[in-house]
Amino acid sequence: MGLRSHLSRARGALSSHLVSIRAAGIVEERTWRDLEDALLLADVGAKTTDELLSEARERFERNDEVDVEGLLGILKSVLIERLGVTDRSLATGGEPSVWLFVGVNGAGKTTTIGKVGSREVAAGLQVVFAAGDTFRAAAADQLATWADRVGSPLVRGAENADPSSVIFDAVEHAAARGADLVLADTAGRFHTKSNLMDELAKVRRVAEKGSGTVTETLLVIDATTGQNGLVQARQFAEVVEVTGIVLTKLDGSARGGIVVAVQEDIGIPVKLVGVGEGGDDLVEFDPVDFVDALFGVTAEI
Ligand SMILES: Nc1nc2c(ncn2[C@@H]2O[C@H](COP(=O)(O)OP(=O)(O)OP(=O)(O)O)[C@@H](O)[C@H]2O)c(=O)[nH]1
Ligand SMILES: [Mg+2]
Repeated sequence: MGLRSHLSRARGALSSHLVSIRAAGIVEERTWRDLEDALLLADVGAKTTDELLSEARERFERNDEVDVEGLLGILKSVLIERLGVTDRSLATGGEPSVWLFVGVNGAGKTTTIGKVGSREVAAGLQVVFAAGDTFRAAAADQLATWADRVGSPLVRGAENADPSSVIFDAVEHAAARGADLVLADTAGRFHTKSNLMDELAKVRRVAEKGSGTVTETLLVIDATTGQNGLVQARQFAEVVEVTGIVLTKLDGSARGGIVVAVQEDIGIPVKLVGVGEGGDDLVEFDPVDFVDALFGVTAEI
């Protein structure tokens, strides 16, 4: 299923404003103010909103015949260019490949691993789940439920076991049975923040001590935490080399512009979007689909 059908809620903040902007038909000074409000309310962020609008204004003024629809078309192109054309696929190539999932607690790491596992198994890969969140026993149980559902093995340790050793064991287990991919969960909290960050850096190193290669480190961010969530997320990006962002719970946010803010702020592409709690509720991020969904097309309003 495409992104658009999942974003009915996420475009709320923007498209409700666009209704009155579109209704005016012509572009006046007020249109620019309304667009600014709309982008800010959609959580695009102040700096990016400014930059997007001044670029759109420059292009708009070069062509003195465009109406509101023309202007919105220009703004969409500016936004799509800004989100960029980059490879958003998840890299493999290790024997096995290891994908690490990091992020603050509650962001949706474990659920995302379940969804990704289900997708990759369906695509024909042999997957091993690694319960690297040893901070609480329930975390491994939660992952075990996903592993059962997907029909793949789970490697887990005792509560408070060294997360690195659990992930190392999972890599060895995968290598021994010729599995392609280890999906490694990590804790979103630890006794202190510096412990957490040290632990993640160590997990990253130890995951490659054996035959595995970490080909993706995915930072999981909850879209509903808005601009605040970004501050915390940035701290993870400072200790581990993040290769992609998974933005979860976009189904529960009316502020889809957060996707733009996240990518701008962390400077790393959004690769996947979570749109629900089920195994299939994961979508590859596509800027064109996303921007179309965000602005709504006239026929859908
Ligand atoms: N609606 C919605 N809920 C989600 C999505 N992703 C995760 N959730 C829910 O968010 C809650 C937290 O998800 P988890 O996967 O447990 O988060 P976590 O990052 O592993 O949390 P910790 O293990 O505590 O660090 C759960 O209730 C999930 O079902 C999503 O895309 N949409
Ligand atoms: Mg978890």
